[in-house]
Order: sequence, then structure tokens, then C-alpha cells
Amino acid sequence: MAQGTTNGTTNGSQVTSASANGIPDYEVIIIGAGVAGIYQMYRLAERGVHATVLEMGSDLGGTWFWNRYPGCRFDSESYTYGYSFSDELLDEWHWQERFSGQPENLRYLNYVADKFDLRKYMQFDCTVDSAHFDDTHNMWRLHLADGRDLSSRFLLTALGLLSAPTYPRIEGVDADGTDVFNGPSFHTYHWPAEPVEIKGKRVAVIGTGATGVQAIAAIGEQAEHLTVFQRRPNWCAPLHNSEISDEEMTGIRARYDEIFDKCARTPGGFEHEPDRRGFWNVPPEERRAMWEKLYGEPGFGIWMANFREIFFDEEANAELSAFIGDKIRERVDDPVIAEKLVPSDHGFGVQRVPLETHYYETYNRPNVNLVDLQETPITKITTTGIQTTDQHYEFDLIVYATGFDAITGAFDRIDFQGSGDLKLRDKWGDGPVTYLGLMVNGFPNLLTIAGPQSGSASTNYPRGIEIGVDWVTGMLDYIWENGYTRFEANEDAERDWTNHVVEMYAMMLMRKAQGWFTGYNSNVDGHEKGTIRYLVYNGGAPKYKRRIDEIADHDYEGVSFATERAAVGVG
Ligand code: NA7
Repeated sequence: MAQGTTNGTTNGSQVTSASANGIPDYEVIIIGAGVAGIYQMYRLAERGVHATVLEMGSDLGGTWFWNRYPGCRFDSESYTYGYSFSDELLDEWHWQERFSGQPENLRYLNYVADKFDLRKYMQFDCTVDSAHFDDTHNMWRLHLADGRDLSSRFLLTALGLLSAPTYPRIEGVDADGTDVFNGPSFHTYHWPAEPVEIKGKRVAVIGTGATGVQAIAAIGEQAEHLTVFQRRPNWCAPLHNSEISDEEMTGIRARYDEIFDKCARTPGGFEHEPDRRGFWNVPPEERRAMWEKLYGEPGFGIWMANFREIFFDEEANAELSAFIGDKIRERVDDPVIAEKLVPSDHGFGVQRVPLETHYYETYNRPNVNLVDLQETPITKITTTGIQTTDQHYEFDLIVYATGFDAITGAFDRIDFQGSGDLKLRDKWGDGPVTYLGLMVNGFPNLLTIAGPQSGSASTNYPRGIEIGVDWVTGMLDYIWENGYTRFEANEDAERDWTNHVVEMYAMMLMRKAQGWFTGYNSNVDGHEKGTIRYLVYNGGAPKYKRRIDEIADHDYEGVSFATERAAVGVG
């Protein structure tokens, strides 16, 4: 390995730039100190690589640092979400709840970073404005918002899947969240770290995705009055959270190998394994009994331990949707409200299924009301509240649970410029094209961990991340062992992979849905209803891992390596 020594500075910062003479400041720069960035840094630190992590936030944790809204928690079983790389860590950490909440999740990530002494590599409050590839010296040159310039041989993005929040495109609020409202208002992603008083307040929540569903149930319990502004309902299912006792945790620790083996076998990287019997081979009454059981059990079972046909067979999906629709009607007292909460434009599971705790019962509370934006759309945010086509509502607090410019949004915020002045924003203008979701032709020495079209984007995140990071680390080992200074995905390999990703969508009912899996976002130009972006790999984690491992075994087929630019056979 030729990666030099570890960063010797105390806080990971290195202000001087040696790159003017063609020597990069770092061997590797990682952008993002969330779940992926932390683990990637661990792997590099283990190897003594001269690396740093640049994080926009004032501390580590990514998703779990930012999303502090009430009710924020895992929909993954906590013990399947933790890292699996260290037996010691698995033995030490006690998950308190089956689906743990944001404060505990953030504590966990801090515990990991401190245990493995990773904080010293991280630089916080560090926004990357641009990253340009220097073709002459085979390195990335980054410009930061604080005015610094840093360079690295290799650039690894760990930007998060849902880290570019978007605000509604309505009068009175700007794209950056600045609005005319006199009281406090924020996106759920920017919920303040200091306590927000909800008790005794009149609160508005706009948006009923996975975030809104969690926040609405939690806020409804505390607010004097909560008004939910819903444009389209989602199909939600009960979370069934519970505490994990010491005894249960001991049992979980003893089963960790078995748990992670099972996650590795399932398409979503969860404990929930699809039922492979075949929908039409199982009698209707047996199907219904199975759904009753799954609906009563914790987690994503009703989505992921279901028949595979629900994802591609309209009729099978309609039958399950009718079952879930009846559940909603049973749980909501007012039949008119109940009907508004049952989706009619898409079937169960073709968009991300929010898991909920008493979400539907929230609408039975006297202090909660639902405004159907299909009947009375919002016309503007005002200084004192929200105006719809029907009336003006006064509030003390407005919460925007309006989602994210998913997966590629975080890339678009940085001016990535590759070889020959190619801009990533332009290359991905109509949707991403990648090789394995990990590399982009025209962008040498860039590895997009959890990038669009990678396996990590569609699995229980840390399970997918460990696959991605381990693979990326293996490829860097290969590069260092061979003394390469440059790599680049070939154009034909990239085309084949992207076609493969697109073909997989063709079979899925999801392709018709308006959800972030297909890049839908009504608040972003070109991402509105009727457009589709092929953001995720739908083949499942085991197939993805097999494919990328085969490629590694074949000396990284589809990638060109060189020690200097002239030698690269760029396709
Ligand atoms: P989502 O799932 O994208 O949901 C966003 C919600 O906000 C959705 O209900 C939207 O309604 C609504 N929305 C967006 N813009 C508007 C406007 N302009 N007016 C009214 N309503 C609007 O984001 P989440 O944060 O809930 O979940 C993202 C992921 O985070 C989730 O899947 C988890 O993995 C974690 P629409 O559907 O567009 O009619």
C-alpha cells in the first residue's frame, strides 16, 4: 500500500494544501459522516490510510443527526440496523427498543465513532461547494464553503439517500425554506436540537410520507390542536414497537450471526423473508389469515414477508390493498376521514410503506383534523398561518414534512466536475447513469458509496452500506497493491449496468408510482408526476452482492486503471 501516514492533526483538519505541486493533501476524502461515512472511515483508518471525512453538519450522524422531529425512529429492527463488523461492539451495545428512536440512534453512532477513535479524522461544519477532477495530476480538488481548498487522490461520497430536503412550491415559502410565517416553521429534517414547545400550540403538518406519519402521531398527542395537510395518503402499517429487556438483548446477542446471515439472504436486508409459495397457489382464506398475522407483527413483515407477486401482479396487489384498506376503515371512527386516508392512486407497497404507531387513531382525537388538499389546495403560507382555497388557518408552528430530492439531490448541491469539464449535474440531468451504482464514466477516482443505482439505496441501510463499503475498500486495496493512481468506469460497462437497472423497473408496479424510489418530487423541476428516474437497484441485496463480487474477482471488469492519464483506455 502506498497511502502514506495517517492524519496527525488533532481534529482532522489540515489547512495547508500541498496539491499545487501535484501531491494531494489526502489519499482519500470522504464526504459525509453518517452511517456510511463512519464505517468507510473505520475501514480506511484500519489500513492507516491518510484520509479525512468532511461533514456539513456540526457533528456526526447524518440522518440521525438531522432528523430530530418528534416520533423519528427506525422502521428497521434496531438489532438489524447496527453495524455487524465488530463482535465487541455487538456485545457492548444494548438496543433499548425493537425500533429505536432518533436520540438513541445518534448516541449509538457517537459510541461507534468514539470506540474506534474515528472522530479525529472528521471535520465538521464543512460544506463542500465544488469537487473538480484535475486530469493532469489525477486528483480531486475540492473547494469548501469556508474558503479552503483541499485535494485527494480518491473521492468517496457518503452523502446520504435523503439529505436534500425540499419545501413545497407554494407562495410564501422559498426553496431554501425561508417563509413569511411569523412563528417558528421548519422542515422535519431541520428540526432544531433545542426543545420545541408543542404543548398548548396550534400546529400544522404538511405532508404524509413516512416522516409525516411518524411526526403527526407524536405531535397529535401533545399539541393543543394539530391540522394535517394531506395531498395524497400513503399505505401505512403498524410498527408494533416494544422495549428490549436485558434478557431479550442477551438472546439477540447470542443470535447475531444467525440474524445477519438471514438479513444477507433477503432482498431487503431485513429479517423478513418473502413468501415464495406463489400468491395464486395459496387459497384466498389462507392468504387473508397470513395477512392478519403479518399485520399484527412488528416491522416490515406485511410488506417484505409477503408474496412476491404484490410487487408486480396488479390483481394480487389489489387484493392486499383491499385488505389494508379495510384495516384503515376499522381504525378510523369517522368514515369520511377514513376514506380520505385510503390511497386510491397506487397499491400497497409500491411506494415506501410508512410504519406507524397509532397513526390512524390520531384522527379519532378531538384535537386533530385533516385537510384534504385534493379538495382544497394550499394557495399560500401567510404571516399567521396557511391559506387554502377554502379558508385561512392560524398556527403557532408550521412543520414541513415535504420530503427530499432523493439520492441525486445531495449530489446536485455540489458542483462535481469530472474529466474534460464534464458536470455531473448535466450528465445526470435526465436521471443517473452509473456503473454498479458506485462509479461514473467521466468521473475518475470517484466512488459513490450508496449512490443511485447501488444496492445500498434499496436495502436496510447499514446492511447495504457494509456491502458497499467493503467492496469499495477492496477495490482501493487492489489499486494500492498495483500502484495505480487513476481508475475510471468504462462507458459500455456503465451503459449495460444502467440498462439492467432500468429493465428491472419494467417488471415492477412501482414504476407507475409517485414516490421517491422513482425520483418523484412535485417540488423539483423535472421530477414531477409523469417523470421517472431510475434511482434504485431492484434486484435485491444478495443478487447485487453476487454481481459486484464477481466483478471484483475478475480484476474489476468494466473499470480501466492506470498510473498516469495517458495510459487510461477510457471507453
Ligand atoms: P416523502 O415520502 O417524499 O413524503 C413527502 C410528503 O410531502 C408527501 O405526502 C407529499 O405529498 C407531501 N408534499 C410534498 N410537497 C407538497 C406540497 N407542495 N403540498 C402538499 N404536500 C406536499 O418524504 P418523507 O420525508 O415522508 O419520507 C422520506 C423517507 O425518509 C422515507 O421513505 C423514509 O425512508 C425516511 P405527495 O405524495 O407529493 O402528494
